[in-house]
Amino acid sequence: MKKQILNYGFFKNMFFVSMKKNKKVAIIMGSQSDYSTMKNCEQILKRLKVNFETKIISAHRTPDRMYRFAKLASKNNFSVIVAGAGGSAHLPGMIASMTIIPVVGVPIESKKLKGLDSLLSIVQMPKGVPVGTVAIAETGAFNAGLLAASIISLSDSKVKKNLENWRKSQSINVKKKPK
Ligand code: AIR
Repeated sequence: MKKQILNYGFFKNMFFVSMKKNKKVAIIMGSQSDYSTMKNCEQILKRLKVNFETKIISAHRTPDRMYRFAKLASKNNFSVIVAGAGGSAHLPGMIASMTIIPVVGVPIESKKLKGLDSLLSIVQMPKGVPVGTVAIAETGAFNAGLLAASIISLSDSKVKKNLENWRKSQSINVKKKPK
């Protein structure tokens, strides 16, 4: 009986250790129309072998979904949240207000103001609730993925190695002379 209890404890610990190791990034966005931009984030995370889940959550159209997601984000094993939104882009800031998981905001390029509205909505957070904000559109989404991987690499040596290799290959691919 005692042995069985010990075994149970061992497997339970192993389970939690492997759960902790399985770090995930949440990629969330305000609308289906943001997906073509946010795919750039998925692309680099796939390349770096970082686990992620992608969801549509709108701060204005699905506020309950946003609340539930933010409140359960830690329990659901997310280590970083990348949130893309356009126009009056409140999603990253609202999520950041409900969790201490790092939030990276991606300003989506809007039709009317070319994403300047999104950028200012995301970057101008009040003191006390930070959102790490990247560049407008595809470049920002890609860099958000890199930044998320960087954060995860602090406690995941495989992701760290993948990131270092990616940086090296980026440097190698820059030609010394223009053609
Ligand atoms: N949006 C959706 N809910 C709240 C906001 N701010 C944003 C989306 C998208 C833009 O509104 O993130 O960039 C336009 O969405 P749609 O669905 O009209 O194309």
